[in-house]
Amino acid sequence: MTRGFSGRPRHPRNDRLPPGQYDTGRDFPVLTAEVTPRLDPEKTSVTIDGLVELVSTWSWKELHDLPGSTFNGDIHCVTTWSKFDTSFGGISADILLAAASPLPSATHVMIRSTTGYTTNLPLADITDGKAWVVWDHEGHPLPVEHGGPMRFLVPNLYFWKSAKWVSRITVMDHDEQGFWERNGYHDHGDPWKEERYQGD
Ligand SMILES: Nc1nc2c(c(=O)[nH]1)N[C@H]1C(S)=C(S)[C@@H](COP(=O)(O)O)O[C@H]1N2
Ligand SMILES: [Mo]
Repeated sequence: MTRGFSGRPRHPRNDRLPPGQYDTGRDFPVLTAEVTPRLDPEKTSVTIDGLVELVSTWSWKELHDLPGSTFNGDIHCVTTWSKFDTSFGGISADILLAAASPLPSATHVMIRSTTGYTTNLPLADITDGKAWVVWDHEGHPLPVEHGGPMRFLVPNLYFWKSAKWVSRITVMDHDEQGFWERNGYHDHGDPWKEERYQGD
């Protein structure tokens, strides 16, 4: 293998590590607050409700019939691990939101899991190619401990915003705290601003 003159990678990994984070390498830690649900993929669905023109539900099959897309990039957990060059396949949140059509008053969303886990996000953080509902990881079905059959993925924010076993996106005209936010985590959670805890 031939290396370039400079010997420097084009995207140095240090530039990709937010403050206070370390590279977990090949490890993919599992962090789950609740009992891992065993869901039949054929019986799962995603619903967008709340302040939308058209409350919309997609079955597992209907989600797979839509034009899919893949995220390739880094993820960052508030417990300080970051994982580089991950790959997740599924559907862009843009496609689902376009169908449901949030009302002009919409500002935030609550992402909900089948288990009752919740996490809040500004609508702007899940539009324009920034969020997905995913069911593939590295080309394989997403393992159940990582949120399979499907999870939400919003890699620009700390990973607690990426709800595993996602089932519902509720569009709101105000912010409301989800599970970890009520328990002290930041309402927004930008890893580059170290928005870890309330008050950061
Ligand atoms: N439903 C659900 N989603 C969740 C969590 C959880 O406990 N339950 N933990 C969050 C946190 S804190 C992190 S860091 C990531 C962990 O995802 P992983 O277990 O696939 O690494 O999932 C997030 N999504
Ligand atoms: Mo986390």
